[in-house]
Order: sequence, then structure tokens, then C-alpha cells
Amino acid sequence: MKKILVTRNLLEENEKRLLKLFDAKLNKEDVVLTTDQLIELSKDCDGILCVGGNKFDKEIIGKLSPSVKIIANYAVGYNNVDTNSAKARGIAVTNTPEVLTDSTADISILLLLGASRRAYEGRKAAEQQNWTWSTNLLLGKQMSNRKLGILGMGRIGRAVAQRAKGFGMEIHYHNRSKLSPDLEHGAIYHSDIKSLFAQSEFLSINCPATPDTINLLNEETIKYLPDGAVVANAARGDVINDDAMIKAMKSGKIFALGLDVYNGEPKINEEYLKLHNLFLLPHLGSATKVTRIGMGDRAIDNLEDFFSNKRPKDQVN
Ligand code: 8YV
Repeated sequence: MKKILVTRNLLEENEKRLLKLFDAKLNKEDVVLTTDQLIELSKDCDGILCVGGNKFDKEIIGKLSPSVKIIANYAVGYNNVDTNSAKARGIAVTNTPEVLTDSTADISILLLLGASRRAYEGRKAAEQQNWTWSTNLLLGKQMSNRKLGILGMGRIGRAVAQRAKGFGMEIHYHNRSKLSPDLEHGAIYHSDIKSLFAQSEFLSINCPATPDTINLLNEETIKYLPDGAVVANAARGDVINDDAMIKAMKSGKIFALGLDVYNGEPKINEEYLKLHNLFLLPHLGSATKVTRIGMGDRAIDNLEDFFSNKRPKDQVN
């Protein structure tokens, strides 16, 4: 049986299946492993099933035992793994697409609604029981029939578009390339972000973190958005320049922000926490039981394929 280091607990259903197929080295305490622990614990392993919080940069990959042949990432995003360095070392890298599309798109909508309808302030006021109903109590922005910009029109972006149509929103998007009409479903393509942002009364960030998207919302580009725009990020913290965003939230340029992901998470820029117009969640995009089981199954499928000498369906390098 091939030996697999599993860096965090999986749901019971997934662990049962994994244990039937592999000699799985589990992390029963479910602690976040340090880099040194990762390297040490994987020494006698043929593969690693890891989560997005486990970083595998060039240096770490260089220190992995030659026995490690696959890194099966339990996440659709794989910016935590240097796929080129892995390839150079003969290590396959896989991700878990499709299975988390719906749950992540749901969270994007929750972020847009939570931010625009002032859910954080609302929760605080309700909890403190010191509010008086009035015609202008916590007035928010209404999504219905407004324009939604989607940055990154992959599976998740398209699922956000589908949901937003239920609100009567007009969908605009930017992507590396224009989608075919059957995938676009009437959404309006913008070949550059300046043009997309200019239309985005609401903006949903659903692109992967790549050298092209890191810091994409910055001092300069935030200015392209209409005054009072609402922004939601369910992708990766790196896409937003926090200092520029905080400044824009203070000035009112950005009416409100919804965040599920952060630069350097679980840490969050302290300045954000002083703002009332922020709706935040602790990286819950894929956090439903059905999705997490789907992610585990997908990672296990990839390991199974790999060790049966088939190219895993989700190999990304
Ligand atoms: C995960 C994610 O919660 O899939 C992704 O890219 O960001 C989330 O679904 C996390 O990375 C778990 O590994």
C-alpha cells in the first residue's frame, strides 16, 4: 500500500475511504504542521494530501524526500504550491475543481449581500438591543437590477453570474479570454479591468491568485470603480491591496467590502477591523459537508489514479 501523509483531518467519510486504499499517516490532533514537520513527516511517504494552508515553495519542495511523487491539494486554488518546482522534481500536483463551485458561489453572494445590506452593523445593533426602528436605520445598497462585475469568469464566476441573475443583475466580466456564448449566457465581456471596473456597481472577485491578479485592486484601479461600489472577495486575499482598499472604504469610494479570504490569513490587517463597512468570514467558501466530502473524494480519486499509473484528472502541472 502506498503511504500518504494527510496534513489535516478529513471528514470521516473521506478518511474511511482513504484508509481502505492507502497507508495513511493522519494528523489526529489536526494541528497546523510547520514546514519542518511537513518535510519530516513525509520522509517515508509516496504522496501528500495537503490543504491550501500548506505552503510548498521551491525551497520546501527541494527538501522533500525523493519518495514523494504527488501533492494532492485539497482545494481548487493551488497558489500554495510551486507547480513548476514540483514538476522539475517529478512531483505531480492535483487540485479539486468543480465540487466546490456552488458553495463558493453561494459565499460570494453572501458577501455581496452582507456587505451591501450592512449585516455586520445590523448584527451588532440587534445584539445590543439598543436600536430604534426608523426609516433610515442602516440603509444599505440594493443589488436588484444593478450591474455586477465579475473578475474571473471560471466555473465559480459563472455560478455567481447565474445566481446574480436571480436578482435581475446585469452581468459584466473580465477573464483572460472571452467565453463562448453558451458559457457567457449574455454576460458582457471586458478585455481590460478598467472597462470592467467602470461598470461594476458591485464587484465579485473570483479569479485565482496568479502573478497577473496579485494586487489587482490597488490605489490606481480602485479609482476605476463607480463611487460607492460594493466589493466581495471569495478568491484569494492577494488580489486586493489592503492599504488602498482601507483608504477607499474610509473615504466612501467603496461603500462596503465583503471578505472571506485575507492576505496572510488567518491574520487580518488591523485597520480593517476598525471599519464598520466590512462583512467578514473566516474562509468559509467551501465549508459545507457535502462540498468537503466532494473535495476529499476528488483528492482521493487523484491519488488513486496516480498510483494506478493514470494521469489524474485534476493534475495541474
Ligand atoms: C479551502 C479554497 O477551504 O479550494 C480552495 O481554493 O480556498 C478553499 O476551498 C482551503 O483552501 C482548503 O484547503
